[in-house]
Amino acid sequence: MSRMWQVHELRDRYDAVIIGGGAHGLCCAYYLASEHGINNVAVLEKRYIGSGGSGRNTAIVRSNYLTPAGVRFYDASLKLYERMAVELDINVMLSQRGHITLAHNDISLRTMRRRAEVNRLQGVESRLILPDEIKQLCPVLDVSDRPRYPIIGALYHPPGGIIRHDAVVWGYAHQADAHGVHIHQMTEVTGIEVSGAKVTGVKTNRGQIKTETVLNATAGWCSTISAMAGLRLPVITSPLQAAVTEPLKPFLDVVVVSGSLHVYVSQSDRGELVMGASVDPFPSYSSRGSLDFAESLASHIIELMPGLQRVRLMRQWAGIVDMTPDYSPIMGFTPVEGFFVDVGWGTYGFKASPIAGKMLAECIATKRTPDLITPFSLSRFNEFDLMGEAGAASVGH
Ligand code: PYC
Repeated sequence: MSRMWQVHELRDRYDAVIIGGGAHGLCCAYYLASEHGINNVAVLEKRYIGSGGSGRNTAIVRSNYLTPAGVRFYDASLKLYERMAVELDINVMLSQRGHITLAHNDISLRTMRRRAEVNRLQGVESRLILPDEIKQLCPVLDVSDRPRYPIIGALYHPPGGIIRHDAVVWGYAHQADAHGVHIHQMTEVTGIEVSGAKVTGVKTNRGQIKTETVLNATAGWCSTISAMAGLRLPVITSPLQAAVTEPLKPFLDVVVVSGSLHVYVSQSDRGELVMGASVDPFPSYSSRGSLDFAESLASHIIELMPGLQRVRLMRQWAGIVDMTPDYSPIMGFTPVEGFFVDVGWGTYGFKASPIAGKMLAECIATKRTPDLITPFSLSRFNEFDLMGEAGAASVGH
């Protein structure tokens, strides 16, 4: 049986080095090699591929954002997800089962209405729905006036859904490898060499690499890696926890989100409820679960779906997320020549992997910022041209 990707000796020179072996970094490597003919590429991962945010998220895909630029960007990502199984020749188990974001008060209903309008103007299917239709889509939700936060409406986004996140990582790794990319696991970056404001190399626990091009595609460690190149990022790093229940018979075939109650839940093909909440209330690099999280998550889920009272939690974990002040990522060039970033992905990075990787590959290969990612450049923080997406994040932060 052939391996999905090979093990290689570290070369002493690569045309591009990508730091971070998650879906973003692997996808960028794949497009560099397959679309731009840049094959002498290394992806460096300090643990195993997909061990960071790519393997710890709740696998939700959607494009119902708030800003026109955000909607266009995430919609392009969803379109790549739609053809991913064919492009990468792997079953990524995409299930576009629909995504509903509940509104519990007039203010959130107004934001939903605005999102629905912006989405439709960008050609993305989204509309406001009322409790009768919500009940039809998701019979387990309590749409009565009993709950402390009654459900008064929702934003319904039919193309949203879930996907098998590990398969996305494996698919990109396999195809990147098939195009000549070297994937180096257990390879930790310990320094970045910069001379005259230009990148010249990368130091790792396995030796030195000479290169003029480095992409920081890390989540949780983006400030640490950028600092190695002398670059300070406007990012705060915090844990984001998630949990799964014991497996249940299939009953939930939409993704349900409540921003006010800080929860999102879907049912995996194994029957488990996959659930998450907002980021932990203090910055940290810890990936431990907490009892506070489990208690508040459970009480909020039961508030929405009282029938789940006896369901048992099976497992909980955390990922580390890097949040920018405007809840949008940072992609593209930096003041250090040859040092590119694909960072600041907060709680929305996984769903953007295909388009972020593709756009960063184009940016690196052509030395031009593609139009789709121009609004997400680092320079926006100097130009006061922020991309406020807080209203479209799944949960409050
Ligand atoms: O942005 O859809 C989202 C999301 C789900 C879980 C965390 N973020």
